[in-house]
Amino acid sequence: MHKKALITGITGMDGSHLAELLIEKGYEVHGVIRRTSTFNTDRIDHIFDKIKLHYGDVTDPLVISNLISQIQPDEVYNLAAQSHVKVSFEIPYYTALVDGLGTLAILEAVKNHCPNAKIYQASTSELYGGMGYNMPETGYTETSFMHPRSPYGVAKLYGLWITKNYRESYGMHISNGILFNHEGERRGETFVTRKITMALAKIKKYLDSNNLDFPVLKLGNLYSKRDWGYAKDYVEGMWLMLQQEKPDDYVLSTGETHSIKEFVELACKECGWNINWVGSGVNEKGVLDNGITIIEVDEKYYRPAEVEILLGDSTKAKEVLGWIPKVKFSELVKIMMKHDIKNIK
Ligand code: NAP
Ligand code: G4F
Repeated sequence: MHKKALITGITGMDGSHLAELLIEKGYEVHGVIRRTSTFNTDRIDHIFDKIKLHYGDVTDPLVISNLISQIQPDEVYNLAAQSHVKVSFEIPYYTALVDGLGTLAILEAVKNHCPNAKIYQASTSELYGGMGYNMPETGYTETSFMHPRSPYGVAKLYGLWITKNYRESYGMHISNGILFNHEGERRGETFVTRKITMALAKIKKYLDSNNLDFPVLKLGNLYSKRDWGYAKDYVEGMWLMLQQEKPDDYVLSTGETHSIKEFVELACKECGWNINWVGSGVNEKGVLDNGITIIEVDEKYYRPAEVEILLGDSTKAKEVLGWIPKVKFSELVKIMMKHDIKNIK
């Protein structure tokens, strides 16, 4: 008998990589997709005939309950989220509904219809808030103090605690992956890494044909730091959590932290450029050696509250799950930059 998995958020970056991994492992893979007026299945089109898709939305407990009752999954991966931190300041109520109460809908449905199913909850390093005072020198661990700094982080904190509560109250097998930023070729185009690699690939195309009429890349805070890993490594960690006899919570991270500027500098190197930073604050610019400005700061991308620095310590995942990230920062930038140079339109 094939194991059955249900993935919410299957059309997202992680959902698509996880679906591929579970197919490889012989699972019957089910996914929840939202009805949209344009196609939202780009990331899973290549595996369309190998998965079973169901219309639904995690803010609709009725449909979630019906789906879980019908499918009777062995494993549920709750990846569905309004996952953009900056956007969560603009739509805080909706973010709370999806990321907070959506999680509750999954828990209730599993409790009522298949209480032995194992659940993965997509928790996040945004929970820590990167406030400095609460970050150990070697990085955040599962027990570090949490201080979320956005409506997204606060909604996800509810998700973390309601899953812990169901685990303790009803003995359910629920694990939280507290994942630090992970990126890749399928990363959404408005997250900073992909925004950078796509914009630089476009600028390179213009400059290679001596056309100076290119759109300058506009960024917000260049000084925040993130612990960036590769999405394919992280979905492997999600699966490993659900293969354990006992549920638990795990940090997944690389143990390195780098600024947005460092990402830009390495990405430029992949394009064959050296970038120089001139000016400061909103007047700071990224200028190539030949004097051409390719990056400007635009305060519209600043956040009302910023997470300045994230660094994770995934010792527990290494010791218990045997999980080690294969791709680190410089390799990640190379993968993304090469992909976008090849595919940019
Ligand atoms: P993503 O690319 O933004 O994907 C989010 C997925 O959730 C998409 O499939 C989206 O569907 C779906 N979704 C959004 N609202 C929904 C709703 N109301 N009902 C059902 N589905 C809904 O995110 P990701 O980067 O793959 O991240 C996956 C999960 O991990 C998210 O929960 C995120 O918060 C969390 N996380 C991500 C990172 C990271 O660095 N990537 C780190 C820590 C935690 P559409 O395609 O229709 O929009
Ligand atoms: O790429 P970002 O939007 O990712 P952020 O806010 O760290 O959130 C991502 O990682 C979380 C895990 O820690 C996930 F839970 C969450 O779902 C999401 O996947 O921004 C990274 C940094 C921020 O400090 C931001 O201020 O980049 C800075 N930044 C500078 N300019 C920018 C920009 N971010 C975006 N999106 N766009 C800019 O132009």
